[in-house]
Amino acid sequence: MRKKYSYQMFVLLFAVLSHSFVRGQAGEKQALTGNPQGTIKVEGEVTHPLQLSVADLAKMRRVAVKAADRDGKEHQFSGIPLADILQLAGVTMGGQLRGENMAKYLLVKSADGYEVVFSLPELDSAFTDRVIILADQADGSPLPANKGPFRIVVPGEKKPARWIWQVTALVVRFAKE
Ligand SMILES: Nc1nc2c(c(=O)[nH]1)N[C@H]1C(S)=C(S)[C@@H](COP(=O)(O)O)O[C@H]1N2
Ligand SMILES: [Mo]
Repeated sequence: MRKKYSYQMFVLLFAVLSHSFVRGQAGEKQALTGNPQGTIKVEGEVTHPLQLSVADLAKMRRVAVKAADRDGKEHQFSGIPLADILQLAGVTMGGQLRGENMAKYLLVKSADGYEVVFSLPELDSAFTDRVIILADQADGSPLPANKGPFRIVVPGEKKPARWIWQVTALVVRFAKE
């Protein structure tokens, strides 16, 4: 009787421990693959490479844009225009965006290895009224951890495939041959 009881306790203890072990592993993987600190590098064809912290980004100009998520409904996203971040890093925007600089592009990298590209004119207000942002809020709340702290939002795009989440780096490259 006593022996049977301790066997059941052992099975129960094993079940509880292995469950929390598996959960712990999953949590660790999320922490390793995500970008919880939210630090973003700006590098490549820039005159001032940057490593922007959440505090640095909080000091920058904020804008709000309306855009339809994959659910098809419009939401209000807010954050920092990508153009302002590129200006700060000394990328050839505005009056300098002509000639051979027209062959430069922005590669955006994320914690899970997904990457997307924008041409510089897509990000420049001299070329377009569409404002592509590095968003940190949706409908007034911070983005959920699995989509944040920063996600690109592209208003007016029919598919959200370039709405890259857990952004880690903005890299400007030259495509000219
Ligand atoms: N980091 C990262 N961002 C990503 C993706 C991804 O795999 N990794 N998938 C993209 C694609 S293909 C789509 S359709 C949307 C889906 O966003 P949702 O899950 O919020 O609807 O996220 C985009 N952003
Ligand atoms: Mo997608």
